[in-house]
Amino acid sequence: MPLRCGLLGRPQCGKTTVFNAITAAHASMFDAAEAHRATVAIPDGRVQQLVDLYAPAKITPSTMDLVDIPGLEEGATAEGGRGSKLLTHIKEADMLIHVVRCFENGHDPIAAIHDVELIDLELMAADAQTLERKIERICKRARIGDKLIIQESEACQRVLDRLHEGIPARRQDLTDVERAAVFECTLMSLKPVLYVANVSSSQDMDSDAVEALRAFAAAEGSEVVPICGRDEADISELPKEDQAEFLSELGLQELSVERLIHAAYNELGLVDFFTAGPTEVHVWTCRSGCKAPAAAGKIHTDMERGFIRMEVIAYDDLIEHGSEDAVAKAGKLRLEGKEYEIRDGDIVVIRFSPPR
Ligand SMILES: Nc1nc2c(ncn2[C@@H]2O[C@H](COP(=O)(O)OP(=O)(O)OP(=O)(O)O)[C@@H](O)[C@H]2O)c(=O)[nH]1
Ligand SMILES: [Mg+2]
Repeated sequence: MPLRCGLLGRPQCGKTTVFNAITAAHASMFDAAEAHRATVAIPDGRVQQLVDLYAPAKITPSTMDLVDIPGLEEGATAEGGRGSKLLTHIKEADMLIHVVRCFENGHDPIAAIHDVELIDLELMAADAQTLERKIERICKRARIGDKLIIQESEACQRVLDRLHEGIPARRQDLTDVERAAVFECTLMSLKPVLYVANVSSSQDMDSDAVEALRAFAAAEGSEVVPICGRDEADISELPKEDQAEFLSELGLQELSVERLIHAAYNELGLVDFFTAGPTEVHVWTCRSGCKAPAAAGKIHTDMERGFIRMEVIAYDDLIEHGSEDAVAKAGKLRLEGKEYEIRDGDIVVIRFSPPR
């Protein structure tokens, strides 16, 4: 399952522009009613090195699904409104990429934090409705005196009270009990957020608005990635060989898609591992700390159920020694068991007995 990210933000903050910059998908900026979708291959320089070594028939990178959600206006989340359709896109996302206008648009002053708070209010209003419905639903059983249900209902109520105070769920420091109680509600204000500061030029990457946003984001442990949306969207339309020159002219080293994905991986605690051979080099993604059988399960459920052990080569060791055989001779090929936690860059072979 690829990483699903939803781009959201206020109307005209540059979501579609950023979407185009990241995906080079040329989505129309004038069609504000529908969401655009694209699947982006996650750039990883290590893949090319593996391809050079194994000359595989097929390459499968990790991918990210990106949805450009049309601008959320105030009151959009009121039931039945256009917003409720938009909110389904948000509910489905593993992470929200919140685009914030940090460029002058000729009429409204830049108000980064204010803009973010307005969107949060919409998310919280929808979350509050969801929680109220849940509390109402379980209330009957709570009245009978079911202790666990009473505890669950009280936990939901505490989260709801804090939403009413204006604190998004992701800033509430939820206890395990509260987290479990609201789990099935897929609260939107609980989703991890990555902020994109959409700036006009590379000189503005540390502007007052960006700095204010950084401080705001730091308070909830989120990151801010400044992007020159419009310039990058233009560059992404150029042939690959011309892009570097234009990027450096603008004072940029690389297209921001790499920085963005890096930040998303960091925030979600994701790592990549590889299977590699002459038939295929395949990149797999899992949470850091993921145990070997669960990681094997990403490849095939049989591999998880029938897991015996994992042969592991670290990417750096493979590059240093130049081949699997050389790595083995150097004693760097490891046999790992069920308790092994996958590390970023592991190249693995799964030994398993197919369950009957
Ligand atoms: N100066 C400047 N203008 C930008 C930048 N990014 C977007 N714009 C302009 O802002 C306007 C809105 O951009 P869009 O990408 O359509 O914004 P949006 O958030 O998708 O808008 P809605 O979908 O209608 O909510 C366009 O006129 C863009 O050219 C930027 O980085 N700098
Ligand atoms: Mg748009």
